[in-house]
Amino acid sequence: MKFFSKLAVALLFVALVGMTISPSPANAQSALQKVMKDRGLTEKDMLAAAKTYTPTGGRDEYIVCSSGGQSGQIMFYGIPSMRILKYVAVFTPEPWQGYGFDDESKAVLAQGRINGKDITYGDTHHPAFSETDGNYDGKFIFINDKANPRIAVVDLHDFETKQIVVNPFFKSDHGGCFVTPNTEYIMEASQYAAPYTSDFVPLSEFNEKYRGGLTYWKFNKDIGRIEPDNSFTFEMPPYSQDLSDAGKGPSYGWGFNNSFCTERYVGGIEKGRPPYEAGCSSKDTDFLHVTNWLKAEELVKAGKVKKVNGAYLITMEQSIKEGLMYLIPEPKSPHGVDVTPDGLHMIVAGKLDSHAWVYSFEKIMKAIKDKNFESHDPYGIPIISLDVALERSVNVGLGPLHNQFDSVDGVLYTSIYVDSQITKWNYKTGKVLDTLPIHYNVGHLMTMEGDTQTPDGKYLVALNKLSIDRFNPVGPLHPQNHQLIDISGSQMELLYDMPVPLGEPHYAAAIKADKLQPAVRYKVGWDSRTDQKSPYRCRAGREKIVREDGVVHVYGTLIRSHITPETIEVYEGETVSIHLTNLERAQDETHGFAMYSQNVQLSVEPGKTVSTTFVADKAGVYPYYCTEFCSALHLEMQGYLLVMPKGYKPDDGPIEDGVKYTKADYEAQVATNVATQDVINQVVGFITSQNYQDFPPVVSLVEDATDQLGFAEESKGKAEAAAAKGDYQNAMLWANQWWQYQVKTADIGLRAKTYLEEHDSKTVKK
Ligand code: CUK
Ligand code: CUA
Repeated sequence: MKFFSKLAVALLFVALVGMTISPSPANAQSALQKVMKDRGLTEKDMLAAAKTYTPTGGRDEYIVCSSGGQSGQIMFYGIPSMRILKYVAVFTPEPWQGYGFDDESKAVLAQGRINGKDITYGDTHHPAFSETDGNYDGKFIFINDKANPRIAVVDLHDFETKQIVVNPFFKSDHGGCFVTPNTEYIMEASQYAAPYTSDFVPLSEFNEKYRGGLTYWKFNKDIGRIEPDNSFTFEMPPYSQDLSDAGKGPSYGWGFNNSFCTERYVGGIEKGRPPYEAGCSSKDTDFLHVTNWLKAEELVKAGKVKKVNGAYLITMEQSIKEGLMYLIPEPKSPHGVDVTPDGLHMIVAGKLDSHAWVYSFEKIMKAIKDKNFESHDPYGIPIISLDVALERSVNVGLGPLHNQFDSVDGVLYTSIYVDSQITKWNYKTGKVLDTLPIHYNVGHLMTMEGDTQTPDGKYLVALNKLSIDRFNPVGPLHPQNHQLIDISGSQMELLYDMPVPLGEPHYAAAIKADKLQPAVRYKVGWDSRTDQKSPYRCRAGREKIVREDGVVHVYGTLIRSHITPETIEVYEGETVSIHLTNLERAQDETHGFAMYSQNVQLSVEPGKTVSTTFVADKAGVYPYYCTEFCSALHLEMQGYLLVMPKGYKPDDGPIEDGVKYTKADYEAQVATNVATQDVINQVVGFITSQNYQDFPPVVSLVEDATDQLGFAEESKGKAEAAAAKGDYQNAMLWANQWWQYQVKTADIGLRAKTYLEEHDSKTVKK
């Protein structure tokens, strides 16, 4: 112990003095050439590397939110570095974040139950950033679950999932999430037609009883939650409504959906019928659906829309009568519709065609005004003829899927699935400007803020379905491949391949990084899932174990490096509810909490309060500990849940310490502490001699160090009091705790000092 203390003090001194080794610039050029030669890199490679490489501490210009496909999560990464920053748990339990393990997040997942059943995954497809005036505002992200028609709200204040809503009518969705220009509504269209009821309906009644649809979920920006009571759904024919996009600028108030299988074909291979893929692609065209949500909202507000399944449903009959819904032929089996940044055109690409079709919003509106319809579909919905609505169609390559816009007016990029390429073209002139082969079959593609009213261009990411031979093999299940492409010049340039080790990401959206201002800590005692003070919050020194309503409530705290309480005693069969508040104020001082065999794993970020509730059904000893390496004494951040057999009398006798301490031990420890304090004083002297107030991260480190020094001071008092009574056992133990706090202080101080040195702080005169 004594030796270790001395060594630690010596190490602190070395760290304080510091050493710098300068590289020799003379050799830099030849070293670079050697690396290029050894690794077989061309000058083009070096240029691509220079465009993406981000040195340590560097930040990215854009942050991408990508769907995580079948993982039920979403993923954030930076551009141009392509460094993955975080997977955020949405529909799927995820232990690192404690999601689906603590009571608070279990309540969020429970909102997503269907017919009373827990659904512990999602098939996420289309993330959408919240918008203000048609531009991303950096406040929220929404994501859909295609398999179980649900929408989730993630708050970008802390990147946590706050709400899950289940569609009251659909049995799948695909056309979500797409937001209206001020996030008034989040669009969610169904995909596979199904009855609106949850009972059995035979396929022979497909045309009469199966339905598609489009829900406009009302979003309340002030509270950051969807309002199911103010949301409404358009009943639609049993076509497979696919993706959505909201009108903007001149087309504000309207929504657009492409569709496939307007043949309403019902398969049945086992009965000798040709498969769905044959019957769903026999017609030459499908339908673009056009809906007027602004007018629908007025009808809802005026009380003219009836509720079905507890939610507003605008029947097809009502849509036809009120002029809320129209159809327009579109290319065969299309995939997606994209409204141009100026809101004047809608672009639809047909997977089984090689053309992208450009529709004119003005022409669509004129046809509606003139009641110029070529016919009506079998459900009576007016059809606007293609000749009337189409501006032009452009041959962009075989299997065009999705579109995304450039900052240059009229220019967009289309993903070409079959040809595995990106086509750059101009929808205003109809000219193809450039093509770039990619590896391999591309699905969506994404430019920077590319679906807003003011796209940034700059970079494009191809979200490739397959990676095949691009990466080191990791078994038959391959990662997907996101390819970064420089689109700042006239020709597209491929820069980088990023394997995506998660489910299949369908769509992604990139926001300017500086629009995101997430918190570094919560207000102390915060329930992050309800965004309110937790009723179970606990302050330092107020920790307690109480029995209320047959539940043992443990009100505990976490701070470097101990869990209070360190022993929890309950009886077999009791329900235990442990509530933990992280008292840290310091950035990134998260503590975890895992317990043997109870399926308990919590993540408690600074300020947060989380709870876990379980039945202690078996007598025994259950160690618990912190799962984040939070300090040098992290391994000692531990405790025991003791589940006593019924009727057992707790033994409150003294616990025999493994080591006995003498007065000499105590005095030696005090000497170490005094030496350590010298080191701390020197670091403090250095920091306060600098303009550290100009560096907010250092200011918060100093705040944290001051906290720790305060705790050291408390322990010092306890050590001295015990020594005064001649109790050297406790004097030594408290002196050691005093030293633990000093070590934490010194650690933080050194981090502050390093930061100042790296950021060229200046000496200031006092
Ligand atoms: S989808 Cu998967 S590539 Cu769900 Cu938008 Cu097109
Ligand atoms: Cu807290 Cu480790």
